[in-house]
Amino acid sequence: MCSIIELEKEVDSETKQPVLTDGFHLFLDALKLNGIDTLFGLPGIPITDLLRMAQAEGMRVISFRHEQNAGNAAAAAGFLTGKPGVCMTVSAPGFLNGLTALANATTNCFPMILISGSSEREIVDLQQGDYEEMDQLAIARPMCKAAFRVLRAQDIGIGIARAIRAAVSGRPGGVYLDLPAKLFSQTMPEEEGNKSLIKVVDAAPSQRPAEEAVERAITLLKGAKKPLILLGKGAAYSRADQEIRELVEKTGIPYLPMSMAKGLLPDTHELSAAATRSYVLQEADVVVLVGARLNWLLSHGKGKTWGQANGPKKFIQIDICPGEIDSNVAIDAPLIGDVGSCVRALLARIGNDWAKPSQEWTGPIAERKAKNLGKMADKLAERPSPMNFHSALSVVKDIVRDNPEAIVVSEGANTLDFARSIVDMYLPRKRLDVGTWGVMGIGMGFAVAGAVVTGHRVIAIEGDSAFGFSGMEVETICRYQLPVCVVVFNNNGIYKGTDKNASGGKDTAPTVFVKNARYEMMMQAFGGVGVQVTTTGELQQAMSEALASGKPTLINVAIDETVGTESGRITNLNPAKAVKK
Ligand code: OXT
Ligand code: ADP
Ligand code: MG
Repeated sequence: MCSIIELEKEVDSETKQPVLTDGFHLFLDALKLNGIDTLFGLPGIPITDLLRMAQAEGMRVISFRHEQNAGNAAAAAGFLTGKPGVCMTVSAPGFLNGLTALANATTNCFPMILISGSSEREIVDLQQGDYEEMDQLAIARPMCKAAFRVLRAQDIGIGIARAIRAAVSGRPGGVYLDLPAKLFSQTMPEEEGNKSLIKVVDAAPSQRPAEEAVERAITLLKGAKKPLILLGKGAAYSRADQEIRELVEKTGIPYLPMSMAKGLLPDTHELSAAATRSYVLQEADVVVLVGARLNWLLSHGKGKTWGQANGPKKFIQIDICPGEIDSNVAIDAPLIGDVGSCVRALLARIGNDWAKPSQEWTGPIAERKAKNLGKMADKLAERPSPMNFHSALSVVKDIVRDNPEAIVVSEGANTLDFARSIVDMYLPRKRLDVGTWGVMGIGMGFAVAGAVVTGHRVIAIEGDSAFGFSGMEVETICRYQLPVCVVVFNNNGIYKGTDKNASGGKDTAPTVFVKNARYEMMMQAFGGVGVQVTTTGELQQAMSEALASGKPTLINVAIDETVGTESGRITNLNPAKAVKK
């Protein structure tokens, strides 16, 4: 029996009709033409055959257990490669499962395309109750950067081109593409179909800043006594690694990396001020924001964090999105363009005679930094039993130092926050985390993408709650034999495991889980390596073996259930705490 694929390719020798192609093939050809060779998704009506055909045509199809994880994988792939990651889902519920990832990608400025099969318009629009009926386009539109629907096979090429361009041009983001089921089986002459496809040219053009904007920024920077550079994940995404390094080193300006900008310069760099973050934010007079927004993660650019008592800061902001400027506080010198072009323009005005910041600024920073690093080193050297976050993370820190190519994924509250400050990163775009929303559930999707698109080892540092959001994907990790080492920081709950039910009733408190759960057995269930560890020595051995073998591994780390803090480092955002303040 002929497969669908072969049938469509056959020539009718009697009628001599032209060879036909169909929506399935046009869709796949359009993606391939644009260098998209991997699909993340979850099959079902109406995309099952499509995914089969994609595989038959040599594309990599990574099939997940839940669409949210597939969507997160696509988003991470977008960040890591600079090409939009593609996630494919079925209609209504599958689409909705993917929607959180689409919205999160947009929030994080990661290029991704969510493509969902859908019901036919004539039934949806009259609300006649189709199988998994939903007006998906309308629902997706406010969640993403752009949303399109393709109704005719001859428009598939344009639909894909528009989706790619919208995802990666300017500020990157999520795009939704709606493909009604009948589109796939529509046919048209193959030659005409091929001509309808578009290879997107210069999808993310470089955008150079205006000369006067560069002058304004240089004048401000020259007058600064206590300048600070703040690198965000837009800087990491821009791949202007060398230019950014030059900017920091030529000017001698201390810098702070936001969490996903860690590694743009090695965290051990002498100009990193991460270990004295509060001090430099409060004291700096001119701050150069490079691909970082003044959102909640930066206390909106004002208040105590920014030392308002020292008077208002001056800001230079490099961003590709003009609308971002003045979003929270006045920006004195906006530099609109891509990070690479903007930093190059600044460098052209920064000669070797640039006056580096005085000792008055760098001296106290170095002093405070040395003190904090010393305190941290002492803490990391402690070996309490049971382990705490610091002792366990001291092991992870050394493993990452010895495997700087590894992708580090991190989520949780205490686990996330301690890992951010303890685990140094050495190379750009190696750290993926909860991002702008602080969202739990990115863990296994990001880990799968990290392994699939980079081919490197992945270390996922997971709070036990955080892991639960996507934990079933350990089966996916085993199925594709991905070199992912999941390290679950098991403190028996959300933040800690000691909370009590205030009513005295028999239900556990909402933040507490089953004690001493055996997460490692989940990995064992699918043929991977699962290890439970209670000492730093055991953790060190288990991680070393995982990194050496590349086998899917889950290490269940017993952490003292009393040591976590509610909400980690962002306790102040809890409403009750805010009221008390
Ligand atoms: O300068 P100061 O003195 O201030 O000191 C700073 C640095 O200078 C210093 N430092 C160092 N010292 C020495 N050496 C080194 N190397 C060094 N590096 C730094 O350390 C301090 C702190 O530095 P840091 O971290 O850079 O600075 P700071 O002030 O913390 O930075 C501010 C922020 C805001 C930038 C930073 O805190 C940040 O990035 N925070 C992100 C926080 C975040 O996103 N958290 C996740 C959300 S929490 C919560 O919402 C959770 N939920 C609810 C939920 C969510 N999120 N999503 C969904 C879909 N559903 C529900 C849930 C369910 S978390 C959570 C699960 C939690 O339980 P788990 O079991 O998973 O996790 P555990 O808590 O581990 O149990
Ligand atoms: P972080 O959370 O690390 O502070 P944000 O996600 O808040 O970073 O900010 C990233 C910023 O980078 C966004 O405002 C986005 O418009 C910008 N951006 C993304 N890509 C580029 C690029 N190539 N050039 C310049 N700006 C960029
Ligand atoms: Mg926990």
